[in-house]
Amino acid sequence: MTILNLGPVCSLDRPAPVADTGLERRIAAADGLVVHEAESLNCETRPADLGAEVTPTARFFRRSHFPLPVLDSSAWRLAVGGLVHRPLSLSLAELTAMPAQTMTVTLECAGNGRARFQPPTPGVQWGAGAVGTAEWTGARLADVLDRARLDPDAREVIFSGADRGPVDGAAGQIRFERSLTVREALESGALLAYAMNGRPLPVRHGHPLRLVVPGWYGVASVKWLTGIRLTAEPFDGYFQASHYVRESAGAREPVRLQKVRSVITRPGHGQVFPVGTVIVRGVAWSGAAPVARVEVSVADGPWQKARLVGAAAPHGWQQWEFLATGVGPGEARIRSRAEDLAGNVQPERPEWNRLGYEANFVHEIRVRLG
Ligand SMILES: Nc1nc2c(c(=O)[nH]1)N[C@H]1C(S)=C(S)[C@@H](COP(=O)(O)O)O[C@H]1N2
Ligand SMILES: [Mo]
Repeated sequence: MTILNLGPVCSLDRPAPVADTGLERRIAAADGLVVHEAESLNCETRPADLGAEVTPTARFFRRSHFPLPVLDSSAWRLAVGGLVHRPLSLSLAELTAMPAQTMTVTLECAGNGRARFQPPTPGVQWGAGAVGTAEWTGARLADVLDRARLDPDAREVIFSGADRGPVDGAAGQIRFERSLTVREALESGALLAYAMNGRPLPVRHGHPLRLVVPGWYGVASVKWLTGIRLTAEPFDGYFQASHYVRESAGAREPVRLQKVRSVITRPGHGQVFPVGTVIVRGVAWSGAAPVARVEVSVADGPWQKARLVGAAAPHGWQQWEFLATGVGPGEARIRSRAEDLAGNVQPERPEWNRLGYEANFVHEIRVRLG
């Protein structure tokens, strides 16, 4: 007889019921998002809606690979197993009873900006709006791992979502799973979040629990979390080793920290003004270090320093503004670029890679004066 080692994660769970994709798309359009594909749930935020310190939940971008699982939070459990001395099965009540932390964190899809790569790369053709900042509340991942008492041989932490579906080049249904090393899991400050902007996590953002890994591309922040398992070996699942991998010049690396980037949120592309003064506003972020400066170029003039508005939260984006005077008449290109404290500068032309990740091009819009 074969004993199936299903592990503590997938054990007995059946696929969850899923949300109505058509309805989700209509809600997203009514919420003012740009809906990308007919048969999926990928929507981005319009630049004008990215300017606030925190993005309203209804306007927050949505990126899901499979239909949204609708989980019953009273029956739901988070299983923590594998190389641990004390396997856990935590209810939502047990997680919310642990010390809670609230953090403002900017989440960005690694494919954000992909539409600008030439030649084009496959995948959702995101503009600049697959990013948002929210206030997340949850238990600290490190506290939960501590409770489970990690075996010294544990090297990798694999996070499993309840969603699943077919993917190119693999048979059957693939679950959404992604990993961090034990060190990254403990040191990143990651949260097991059950609330977003002060309200219970909505289904589309991972109800009842999601991981939020500050500074990392969104793919690390697994939604609809049902299992965490510790292993001694690196994880080679589809979303770790085949997808969300940066392939260039012989190197293959899973995407990790968000690259430095700024976005112009006002004025809007194509807006018309009287000749004279234009107030340019935006946000900027980097996963590697705080934003050091943002520069703006108007009508192909020199790069000039923008004013940083307020103090950014440690893992939230930085608001900025710039007053451009004497502009026009005619069409004017307005560009912005950010630099972080580690010296990374938002490039004119980020390196093309096969799957189109980390497309942190200098942001540019055109306005007309006169
Ligand atoms: N379970 C699960 N988690 C997931 C995903 C997914 O498809 N399934 N998408 C990931 C990706 S690629 C991104 S960018 C973020 C998007 O989070 P949001 O939809 O809350 O904005 O969730 C991540 N977590
Ligand atoms: Mo993503």
